[in-house]
Amino acid sequence: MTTSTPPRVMTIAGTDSGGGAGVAADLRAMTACGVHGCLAVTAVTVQNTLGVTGVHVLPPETVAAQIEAVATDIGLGAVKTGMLATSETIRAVAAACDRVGIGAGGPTPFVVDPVAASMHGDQLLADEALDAFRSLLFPRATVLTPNLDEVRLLVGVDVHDRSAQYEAAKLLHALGPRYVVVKGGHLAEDTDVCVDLLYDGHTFTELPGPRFATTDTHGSGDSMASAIASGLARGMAVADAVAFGKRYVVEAVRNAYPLGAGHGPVSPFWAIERWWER
Ligand code: PXL
Repeated sequence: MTTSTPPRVMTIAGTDSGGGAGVAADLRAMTACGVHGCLAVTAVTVQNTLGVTGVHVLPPETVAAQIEAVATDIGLGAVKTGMLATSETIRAVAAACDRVGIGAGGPTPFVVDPVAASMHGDQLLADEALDAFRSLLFPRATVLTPNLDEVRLLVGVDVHDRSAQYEAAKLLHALGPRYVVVKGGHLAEDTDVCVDLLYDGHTFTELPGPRFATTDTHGSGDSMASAIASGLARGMAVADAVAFGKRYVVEAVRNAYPLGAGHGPVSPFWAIERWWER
């Protein structure tokens, strides 16, 4: 039996051998959100739950070729980025996106998650790549989804309270993305809530959610950006897709599980039927 083709979403990101973050988290979130996940791998990381011990960056032209091969055959309802590693890769991604209509004025929505480091502080983006990120990807982004560490790197603002979160959203929006979500997961003043802030250049929308007492949050940002991209590919308006992404990640963190001796991953299992128990 053949069923109808689901929406397609591509992640442009790195791998995590521990299966917690990066492409693995993206594809899990996409499956849980009912879309077919495609991938353009940018880098292979040697990683477990304790940290990253090696990075092998793929040639930028191989990244661009993956994007173009998929866009021209399978078609894409949305695209998201994760670890992009270097400015050469960023340049190749921006050029490939222009060629196949991803982001900016093109038909395919583009969720840019400006991944810079792992939760252990391992660097996933070269320092010299921040300029390329701001100048080439921000203006192409439909939605930009930084956490507070990335906000500090990208616009130099140390967000310690809600008013600084608003200020950061304005500064980031001025650099070109249509929407910005300044994620509040790292905001220490919020002890039992986690408030993400959506800004479209006119209106601020606070997205409050519960804060869970867990350190098993590996892959949470990747999962949220992938769920937002999945919502967009399902035809949702941007604000609805961001709320959909928040809903997904709240449940994924609520159901996170321990793994190895370090940080465990957020889980898609809450959304997946246990057919083997049927
Ligand atoms: O969660 C951010 C992230 C993205 N991509 C890769 C990662 C990580 C965090 O460790 O390893 C490949």
